[in-house]
Amino acid sequence: MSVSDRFRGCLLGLALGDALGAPFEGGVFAGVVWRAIGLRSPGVLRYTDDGEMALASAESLVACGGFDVDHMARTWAERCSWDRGYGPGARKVLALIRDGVPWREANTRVFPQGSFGNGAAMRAAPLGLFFRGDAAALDAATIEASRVTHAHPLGLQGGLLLARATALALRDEADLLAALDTADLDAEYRRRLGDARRLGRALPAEVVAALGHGVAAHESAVTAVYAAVRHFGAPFEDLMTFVVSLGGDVDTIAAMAGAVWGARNGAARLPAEPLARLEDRARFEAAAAALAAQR
Ligand code: RVK
Ligand code: MG
Ligand code: MG
Repeated sequence: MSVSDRFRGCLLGLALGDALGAPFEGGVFAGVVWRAIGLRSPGVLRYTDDGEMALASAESLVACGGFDVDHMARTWAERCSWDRGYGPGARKVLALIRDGVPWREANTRVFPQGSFGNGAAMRAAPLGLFFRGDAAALDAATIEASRVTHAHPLGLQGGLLLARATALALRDEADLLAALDTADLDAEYRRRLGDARRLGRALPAEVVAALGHGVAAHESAVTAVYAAVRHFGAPFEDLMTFVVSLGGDVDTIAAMAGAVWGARNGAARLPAEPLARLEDRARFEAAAAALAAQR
């Protein structure tokens, strides 16, 4: 399996997970709204904020030939569209940045300590791809990128966890959950990483009780990595069925899990039928190919 196939697998897995999970996120009302918006382009699998921000991250890395936090922040802010279903805090922070407020000020305007939502984690995979060979650079760039909208330590570390998991999946790390359990992480993450290693093939309700399925980064990032690792040897469809069975923030857990699964298994193992209907498939593929060519 080529590096380029894995890069494509990662970004397409993220977007496909997001799009397939979106109708299941939140309550009945949210599902109805999402289906109504989706109806505007029949047959197309529409991605949400998770896919929009991850694509923008990848395209910013490509456009700059590397990581430029101000360019990435500007790109996110300019592209943020209301009908992609952003988190309420993130939407406001991005609107402030678009209006010219420096991101270092905007990121604590809504929540004084910054957001601990999973918005930094859901878009972090492209940084894991780009910096896969350099752990220190990966950490530094991911912390800076996460801080733009998610300054809270738990929000930041969610980003770190997903970027690191992506890089580890690319190089076939044998025990990915153990490799992620490092001393620099908050106890909220370390406890869940320990639990995830012990869960084995637990029932969905047990997984949710131990790891969570919420919009907070510490209640979804480990859940997603666990789901991906559990399904590394299984079809992508099984991963999606499992994530839907967990409920909660389904699109985001599916996006994060899809990215890690795709980095490990490559695009060739993604299911052809939904992939053919994925909105902007060619753009995700082009961004992945350009990233793979750069490093
Ligand atoms: C709609 C108190 C806090 C907090 C803090 C809570 C999309 C808030 C995607 C906040 C993802 C929510 C998701 C999400 C991504 C965060 N104190 N409460 N310090 N920090 N929260 O708004 O990008 O679906 O209830 O920053 O992280 O599909 O509204 O957005 O599921 O977490 O949104 O945090 O959300 P935000 P985000
Ligand atoms: Mg979303
Ligand atoms: Mg979500």
